[in-house]
Amino acid sequence: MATYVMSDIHGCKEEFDLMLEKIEFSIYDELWIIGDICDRGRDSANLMKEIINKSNIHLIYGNHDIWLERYIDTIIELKKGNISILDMGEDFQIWFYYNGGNLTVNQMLDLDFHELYDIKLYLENKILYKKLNIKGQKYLLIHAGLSDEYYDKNIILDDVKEEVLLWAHIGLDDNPFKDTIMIVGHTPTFLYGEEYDSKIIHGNNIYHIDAGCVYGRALACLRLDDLKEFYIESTYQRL
Ligand SMILES: [Mn+2]
Repeated sequence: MATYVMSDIHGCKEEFDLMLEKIEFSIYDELWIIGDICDRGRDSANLMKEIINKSNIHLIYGNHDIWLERYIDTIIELKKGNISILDMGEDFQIWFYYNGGNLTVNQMLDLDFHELYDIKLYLENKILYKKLNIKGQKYLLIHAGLSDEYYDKNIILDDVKEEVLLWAHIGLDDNPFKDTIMIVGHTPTFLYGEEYDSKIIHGNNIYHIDAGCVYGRALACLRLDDLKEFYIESTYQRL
């Protein structure tokens, strides 16, 4: 029985499935995805279906999951033919045209209505961070991390603004908690420097695990029991 963490899969279902095989993921294991299941990739809809059907895979929300939660009703109405994309407001357009949401919407429109309602129901359970204790080691899982104003070991996570947990761009060592290992995604590790390309970064008591799969790098997975790293090479074009 082991606990795994992945992030920023962004519709890369092929790599995700290969990773589950590689880690020999079983019903006795747990997987925490720290955000951004959908958008930009080839197979967000089927990836979402797979994840909601496995009760030992859990989602901590990323900024892209928030968009999907916000617009799943819109997708259902689009499928019914009741509305047009042109009617949608600025936030939708930003998601759709600039953040890979168009691919997700088009893939979701191919699902059956009952599958879309299953996704809608699943997304009602919004988790923004998760604390775990594994073999005596404390972990804190967040999609993006914390911003400067929260670098205080006494902060209460429930008081942290949602947009910070979802959108913060944190530094390599930005963890205020001495006794807790933070795990974050959101910022692909190659953006921190060439030496980190396609790799998990170990900061000071913090792991950055978005190895940039949808940008043609790699999908990474961290096993919390022994901090072993696993990688699947991306099938996407390098950006
Ligand atoms: Mn993100």
